[in-house]
Parts: sequence; structure tokens; C-alpha cells
Amino acid sequence: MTKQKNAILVIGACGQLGSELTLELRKIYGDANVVAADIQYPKQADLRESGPFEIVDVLTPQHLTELASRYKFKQIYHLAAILSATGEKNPKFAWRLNMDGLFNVLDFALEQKVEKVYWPSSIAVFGPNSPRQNTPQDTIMDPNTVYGISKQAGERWCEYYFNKYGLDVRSLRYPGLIGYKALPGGGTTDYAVDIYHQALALGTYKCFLSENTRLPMMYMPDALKATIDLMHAPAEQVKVRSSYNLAAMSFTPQEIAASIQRHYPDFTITYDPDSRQQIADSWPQSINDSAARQDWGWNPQYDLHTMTDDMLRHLKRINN
Ligand code: AKB
Repeated sequence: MTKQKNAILVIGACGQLGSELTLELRKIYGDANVVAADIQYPKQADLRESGPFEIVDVLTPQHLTELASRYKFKQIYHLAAILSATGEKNPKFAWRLNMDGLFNVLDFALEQKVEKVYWPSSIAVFGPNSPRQNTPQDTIMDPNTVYGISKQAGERWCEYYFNKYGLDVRSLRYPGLIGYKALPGGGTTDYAVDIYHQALALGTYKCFLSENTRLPMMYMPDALKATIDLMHAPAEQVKVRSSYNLAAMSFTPQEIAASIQRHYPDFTITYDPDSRQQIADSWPQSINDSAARQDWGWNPQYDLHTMTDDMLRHLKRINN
């Protein structure tokens, strides 16, 4: 059988980031060259119809080896993970999926001589004793969620595979990601997506974080641009081989509600903090991303109001 050469694999392609990143990569590399993979078939028609899809469970290495009989991959984006809030419900499984999944992909990439691997980290690598304002690239890290611990350990392993085996792994510490195309699943920052949907559907939102909980956030177009820019940067410019701090904006539930009220003055918000409050309270409020800016020219485009304007415009269009 002849293998399809120069293919790109996106694992976790049906998720919030994966479903948008896959489409962006297809625009750049051609639809047929970007293989979307997940444990379930995509619900999103554009993802399903625009290019190849494969069922892959990262905990089953044979799924990856089977793909290697049909494709020669030059890049892998490994996005499959259990996020912060869901991770706390089943910590052992979250650890297994996040860590064993990463090892299976890193080993597969080495074996198949894949040129570059992308793996997302998160602001969850920081913890209660990390500086909360302008959190530096290198600082105290004492994450206290299983998700944060797995991301911190994953960063160490990515750097290890780079130093020890020369695998070109690249990574970003995403803040909360906000987009209109897909819903996030099981994170602490999910409220900042949900609030837009509920504002349009109900005119009111009950927030699971308290009104003054400030967290770093980013609009999806910026997250896609950062990911693609990092992967396109010449290897010598990628000086951080654990994971880069990345920032765009920080806001509280009260501030995002006020941003929505510029469009819908009658929109109301109430607060009913749950267990996710404790997670949010252990995370930074703002991030210093000067290393990403210096090394490969990171520069975000969206702030809270420009994001709100764009989110509401798109969601209104989709709902009509
Ligand atoms: C989460 O809330 O768990 C994620 C993250 C910040 O990594 N969105």
C-alpha cells in the first residue's frame, strides 16, 4: 500500500481547540493532508466533510501504529486531554489519559521520525504559591489540580524528549480559550464561553465563579494564530522547550457581563460559586508572556470588547 506522505495528524480534533485548529491547518496544508482524529466521530459537519477522519484512542498505541501503515506524518498536534474541573472528578483516570496519552504520542513521533509535535499546556501549571500577577515564565509552580500536575509533568517530559532524543516538541500554556464554534468541556474557564450563549438564549446567566474572579483568557483566533506561528517558527527561535507563557487579556465575570451589556443592557448575571472557585483561586490573574513575544514575535489581536463584539455577531448569525 502506498502511504500518504507529508500528512499532519490532529489528535483530539473534535474538541474546542481541535475542531477549529484542524480547519485552519487544512486551509494551510490542504484538506486531504490534515487527518483529524478523535475517540468519536465529529458532530461538526465542516470538520467531517472537509478531510480525512480516523478513530484514535491515545491510550491504545495500536491505533497510532495502524495509522502509520497508511500515512507518513510530518507533524502531530496532540490535543486530547481531560481538563481541570472534570479531572478532579476522576483524578487517576485524568492522570492516565493526560500522561500515558502524551507518552504514546511522543514515542510514536520518535519511532516514525515525525518532524514536529505540538502539545498544549495551560496556566493550570501554576498554583497557590506562584505569583498571581504578571506570572513569570519561570517561577514557583505548585499546581494542585490533577490537570495542572499532569500539564507540569508533561512540560518536563516534552523538554526531556527534546534534550535527550532531539524530538522537536513545541508547547504553549493556554489561558482560558473562548470561541463561538465549539463548546469547551470540563474546564474552570468554561463560564466565559457559556455566558455568551446564555446571554442570547435567556438574557441571564448564573456564574459558577464569584464576580471578582480574575483569570487570563484568550479569543480563539489569537490561540490559533499563536499555535500556528509557534509551529512555523525556525527551531532555533523556539528557546523554551517546556512550554511558553501566553497572554491576551484578563477579566472577571462582572467585567465580561458589563462587556455583553454594551450590546444587551437588560442582560443580568448572578453568582453561585461551586468547587471550580477553588481551582480558579489557585491560578494566576495575569501572565507575563515576554519570552513568546521576544522569541517568535507573539502579539495578540483581541481584547475583551473586540472579542465580545465578534462572539455576539457570530452567535447571532448561527442562531438565526
Ligand atoms: C481549564 O479551565 O481547565 C482550561 C485551562 C485554563 O487549561 N480552560
